[in-house]
Amino acid sequence: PELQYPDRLNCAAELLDRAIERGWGERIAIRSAGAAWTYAQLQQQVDRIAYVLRTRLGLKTGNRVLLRGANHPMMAACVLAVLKAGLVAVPTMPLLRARELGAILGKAEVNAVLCADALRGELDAAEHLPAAVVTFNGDGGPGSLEMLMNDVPPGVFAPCDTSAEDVCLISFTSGTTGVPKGTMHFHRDVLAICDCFPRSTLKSGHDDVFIGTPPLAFTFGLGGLLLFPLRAGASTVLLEKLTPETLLQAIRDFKATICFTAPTFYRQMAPLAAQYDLSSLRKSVSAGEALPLATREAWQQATGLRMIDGIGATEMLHIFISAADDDIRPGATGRPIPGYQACVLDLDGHPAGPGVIGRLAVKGPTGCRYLADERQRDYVVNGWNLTGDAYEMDDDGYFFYRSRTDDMIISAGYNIAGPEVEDALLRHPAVAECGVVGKPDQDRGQIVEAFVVLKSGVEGNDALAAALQEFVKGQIAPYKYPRAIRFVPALPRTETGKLQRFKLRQE
Ligand code: 3UK
Repeated sequence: PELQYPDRLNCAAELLDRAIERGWGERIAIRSAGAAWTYAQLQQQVDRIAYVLRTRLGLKTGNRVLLRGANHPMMAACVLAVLKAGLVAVPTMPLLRARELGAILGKAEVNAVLCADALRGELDAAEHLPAAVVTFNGDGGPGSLEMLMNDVPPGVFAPCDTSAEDVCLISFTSGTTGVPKGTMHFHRDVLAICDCFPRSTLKSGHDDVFIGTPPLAFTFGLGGLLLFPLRAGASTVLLEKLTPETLLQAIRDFKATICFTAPTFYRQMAPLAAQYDLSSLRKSVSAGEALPLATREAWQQATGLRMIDGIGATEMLHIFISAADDDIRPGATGRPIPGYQACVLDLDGHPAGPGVIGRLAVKGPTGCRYLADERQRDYVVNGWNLTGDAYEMDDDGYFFYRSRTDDMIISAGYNIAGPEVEDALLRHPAVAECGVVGKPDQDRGQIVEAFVVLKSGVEGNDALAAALQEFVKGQIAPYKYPRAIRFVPALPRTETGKLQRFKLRQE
């Protein structure tokens, strides 16, 4: 792809002002439960917020603005306004607590906060809160963002003249293994992700309607539900608190064409899908964690759609290996998307050939830049980004996910990847969800332990546990079968849909 950008570049201006110049002003940019904003209306909102940030709050180029809100048109406008005003967006996940917010406020040296009124509570209890905290989507009373916007003189806000390599976004990882790490991204990175995956894989255009679950605070959602649609002149549907049922309804009602969500959502939607008219849908993208073959097949059977799996990371900003439009190899994540390179490293750190499981290394137009560089040397080695995933490549250059490198189960000398055992278990009709981890064991070092959530109405007992063990042995090498099985009501997951294996190991 052509990824040459001018040295002076403001990504928000590039997304919004260009859209107007191209004559897209009357198209719908964002829909939500009660609203539909055209590109012209979105630009106007963004410009007014940008004016408030610079003139009323007195923020200067490079200042950092923490953002807090569920997926909503106003949240989208706030993010874009921060970028257009030459400030740095620090989005935060809606469910974060005061302690986590305090850590982010301190680490990112935040100068101001834009916060949805409903999420104000935890914020007020956080340390390092700056003086400038402005709320939106509340009663619109004195001091609210809406009130401040009312006083803005009419006219267009001239975008701040930023460099293509100025930081515009600090995105925090979910920090499953400790303190969240801030990752920095440039104005050009924001455009680069729009010009890679969507063009090679989605082939998106004006007529597309994007929909899905990931929060805008998660780069999966920021890209998929805001940046990609704007770059393509398409519309996006921003909804909060979606469930598998309400997402299916929304796909039908908004005639969505491209859906972004995590594997668990597809797994839960598949058995219900037949009850909805989903004929508008042409692409279903799965990311965030491994897509089990069983889930891919269930969704395809229910909808006729071949799922697009993509691996992305906060450090890389978005997806870098994925299935392409017509090039889907079930079981594989796919191939590096045009613009990116990937390889598998062996134990010595050398590129390994096909058939070897090793550490995934990637490079491309985006890459890891930690805010405080303590982990930088672990993630970026010789210009390659090490994502912490164990992968295997086949003869044709397709990449197969095995597990997180530190989640590989080693039992009696065998390396066993939990997700492979999970995929086998998910094929059993009694199993709704499962998570497989290594449990310390005197004889074998570790044994394979499965936490299983059963479908409603099924009773977990010893006979079923034994049946599940036999079922797994019938599908994959018998040494991989779960020697321990525990029936649980639910699995611990992050706000981004990832299974928290460390919590299972602590059980
Ligand atoms: C795992 C996957 C197997 C993998 C993300 C799309 O998930 C995102 O970012 P995070 O920083 O986590 C990164 C890690 O998650 N993972 C993500 N996708 C897949 N594993 N198959 C997949 N398809 O361990 C990776 O290193 O939360 C995803 C776009 C933007 C993102 N930030």
